[in-house]
Amino acid sequence: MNRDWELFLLPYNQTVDELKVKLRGLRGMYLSRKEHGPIEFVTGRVKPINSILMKSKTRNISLDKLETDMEDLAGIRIMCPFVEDIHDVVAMLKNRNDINVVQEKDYVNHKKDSGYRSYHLICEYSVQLIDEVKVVLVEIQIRTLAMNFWASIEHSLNYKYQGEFPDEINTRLQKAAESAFQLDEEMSTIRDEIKEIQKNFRYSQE
Ligand code: 0O2
Ligand code: 0O2
Repeated sequence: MNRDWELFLLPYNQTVDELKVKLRGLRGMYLSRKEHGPIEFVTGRVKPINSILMKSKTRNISLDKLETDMEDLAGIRIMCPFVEDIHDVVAMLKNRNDINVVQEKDYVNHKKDSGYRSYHLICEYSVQLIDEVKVVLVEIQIRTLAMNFWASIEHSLNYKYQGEFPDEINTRLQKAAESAFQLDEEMSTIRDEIKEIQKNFRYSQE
């Protein structure tokens, strides 16, 4: 199949760029309200062509069904300070009128076998092209800093081991995932104090 990838991925690039600006902007809005900000930072990417081709093979997704069947061609990641913030961010996203949540995956309370935790929203987003509006799917992953730390390390190890981790690495990754989870729980217990300190610090900067 001969595909013009640049043209095909253009609406996805536009979507990622727009959502990054919008969601990063929210961070500043929380700060200006002197409220605790549930968003620490936002990243995004369009899936590289080689990853699209690999996933289409392993998941048996036909190349002419990519738009509907590969939900993460456009990906946004939102990192939150605390686990509780994840739920606030999810509620805030569901309330927006520029995205329509079509599927939720709660890997925060239901971790994956690998140890992975994160909250995923599959959303529809309308992107204005030159002479049409196109609705594209975008996957928004919401996670704490600790969850992100674990996932980034595990992801880079995956490149090395191609998903076939030696038993010892697997055990260590499971342990590390548990430690990251405990760290999140521990931080939650002192969340109110940290929030108060952050607030006072911001006031004292004025
Ligand atoms: P990795 O995962 O390290 O191999 P700018 O807008 O200029 O500040 P830029 O260059 O567009 O920044 O990059 P940004 O917004 O920081 O995001 C790129 C990052 O997206 C990636 O870095 C990953 O951290 C993240 N990312 C990777 N895969 C996914 C995914 O599946 N879903 C989501 N939502 N985010 C992902 P790297 O170094 O390219 O990739
Ligand atoms: P990338 O771009 O390399 O990150 P499903 O059909 O719903 O069961 P699917 O479509 O893989 O499966 O969805 P799922 O399981 O929700 O995962 C989607 C994305 O979540 C992955 O994208 C990863 O970004 C992230 N993810 C899921 N499981 C893990 C994990 O065990 N470790 C890490 N580090 N990330 C994970 P991709 O396609 O892998 O691509």
